[in-house]
Amino acid sequence: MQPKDAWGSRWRNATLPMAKHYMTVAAEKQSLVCLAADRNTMADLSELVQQVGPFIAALKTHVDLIDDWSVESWHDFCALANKHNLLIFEDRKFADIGKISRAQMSGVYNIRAWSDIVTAHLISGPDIVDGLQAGWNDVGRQGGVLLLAQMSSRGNLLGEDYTAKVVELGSAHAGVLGFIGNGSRPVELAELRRQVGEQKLIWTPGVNISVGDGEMGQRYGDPYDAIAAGSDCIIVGSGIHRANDPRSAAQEYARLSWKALLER
Ligand code: 5BU
Repeated sequence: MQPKDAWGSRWRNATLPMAKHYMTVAAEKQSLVCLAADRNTMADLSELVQQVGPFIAALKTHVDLIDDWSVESWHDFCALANKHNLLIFEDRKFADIGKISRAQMSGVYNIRAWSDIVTAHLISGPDIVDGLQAGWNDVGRQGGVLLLAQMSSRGNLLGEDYTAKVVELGSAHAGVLGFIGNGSRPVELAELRRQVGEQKLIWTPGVNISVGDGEMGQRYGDPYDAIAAGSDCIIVGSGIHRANDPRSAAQEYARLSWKALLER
């Protein structure tokens, strides 16, 4: 199916190239799944991506939690992700002032050189988005920033007023791909979509076929409900990588997410 037919008004209203890139990959793979690849060794990570690569549209990393990280092994890993046509999303949750965020895109991990998407808090003000975009620009690449408008964890401090402010400032910024919305509460997600309108994407962690409380304050909502409420991408970690059979779990999340998009 053509992305414009699957995505409708979201496709027509998107302005950032990275948004259309994501929607194209998702339509090709019939999957709105971003795998949260929270594994601690390079071998485990690569094995996981080899298993589920065909059923996911994006790969979310935490580059700083890998025990045996090296420049070479990461380079190979990114090549594997690219072979599977996956967007690479570093969930770095940048929060500093613009110029430091720009500098943090380089350093040991050199996030600007391989990430397509990064997350940021807007707590320091909108210049952080310029800083991150400058980071990609410094190496001749393009990317998109996802701003944390909500979080999935219990007791987080991103209250309604804060969310509204993030949406207001983020919507006006061309470098913003979209917002992180809370997948564990479809009602909150629907309200977020109402505020965001059609132009920006909403990506959603806190999603699992087994809804309820997770480890250490994580909360889970249903993947179908998240998309139906207006999310454009479900971020799934343990639901896939802790499953007995990650491949068939990924397939099932993909099926549900695609069905929800078409029914939406
Ligand atoms: P899980 O295993 O599906 O619970 O993993 C969720 C992932 O999403 C994990 O990598 C978190 O860092 C990430 N996450 C989240 O859970 N909640 C949030 O609000 C944000 C990110 Br932002």
